[in-house]
Amino acid sequence: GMGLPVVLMPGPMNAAVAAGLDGHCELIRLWEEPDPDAVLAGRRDEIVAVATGGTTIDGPWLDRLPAVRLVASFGVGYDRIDAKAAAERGVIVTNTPGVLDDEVADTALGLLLMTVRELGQAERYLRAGKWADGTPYPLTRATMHGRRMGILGLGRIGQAIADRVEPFGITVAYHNRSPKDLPYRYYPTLLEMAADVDTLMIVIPGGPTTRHLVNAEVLKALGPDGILINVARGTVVDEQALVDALRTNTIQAAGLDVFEHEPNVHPDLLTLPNTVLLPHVGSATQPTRTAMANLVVQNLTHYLTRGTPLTPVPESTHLLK
Ligand code: 8YV
Repeated sequence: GMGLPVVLMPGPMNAAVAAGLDGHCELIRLWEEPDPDAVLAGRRDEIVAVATGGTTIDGPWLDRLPAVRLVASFGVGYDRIDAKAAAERGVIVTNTPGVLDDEVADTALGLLLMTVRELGQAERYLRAGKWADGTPYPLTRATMHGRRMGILGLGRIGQAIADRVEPFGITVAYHNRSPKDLPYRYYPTLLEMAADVDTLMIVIPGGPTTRHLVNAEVLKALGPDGILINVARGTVVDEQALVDALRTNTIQAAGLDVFEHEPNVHPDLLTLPNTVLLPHVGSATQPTRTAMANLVVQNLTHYLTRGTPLTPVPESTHLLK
């Protein structure tokens, strides 16, 4: 509409985003445009904000849209967006922290239970008729009780996971770049922590600084009773090293919601018996995805009406007045 600020949506998003923006802006749905490049060129001086889910946004991408001042991203992880390059261009980036912590923590717990107690394999065993044939499913080597969990990247989601596992009798430790004022043991290095725990829970952001933090050496330190759970980003794990560690029983098992080359999963992960694999569903419930969409909308509307969004990422906070 005439006079409304113009917001670009490069790719499809949860429907609540467009619904919530209705009346607040003119929304360009770029993927529906027959000639997207012509739209970007023709409206480059009008587009002031971007609403995005899975699009990769870097400096050169932003240079095509010099009027953009806000990139409102759907999801707590924003590794597809170069927030530093954005800040250098005066562009604020927002994410959706807080509203998905419990959902992702629940998924992490489900993945942990499935992996430790082999629940997926046990269900497939029943469905294959093997139980009815008269043979019970073998006793699992691992139990939840008495496990020692190391959380890689203890933030809001890690805290929600810690709160959930303590009633199981699981002890919690963590590795972050710096210690926090928390009642859990802190390890200054991931390697030391991996050697001391039997359960490694990955909740650290993705991106170049955390790429392949969990490598062959860390997996070896985790050891033969070790269980790896990843609900963060596939890039944090050297997936080939993980495959090798699982195949040689260097670690016991892995439960993964995320992968290095989504939606493609390393073929060996699919055939190994000691993996539990989910298609990146950590936050994927209708209520939580609606809450995330609403926070994207609020970031945009607050920015468009007041000049300040609600939840800027740390790389952007210095741009706020
Ligand atoms: C979503 C996520 O799958 O919040 C995140 O960082 O990985 C998930 O909640 C993703 O952001 C959807 O685009």
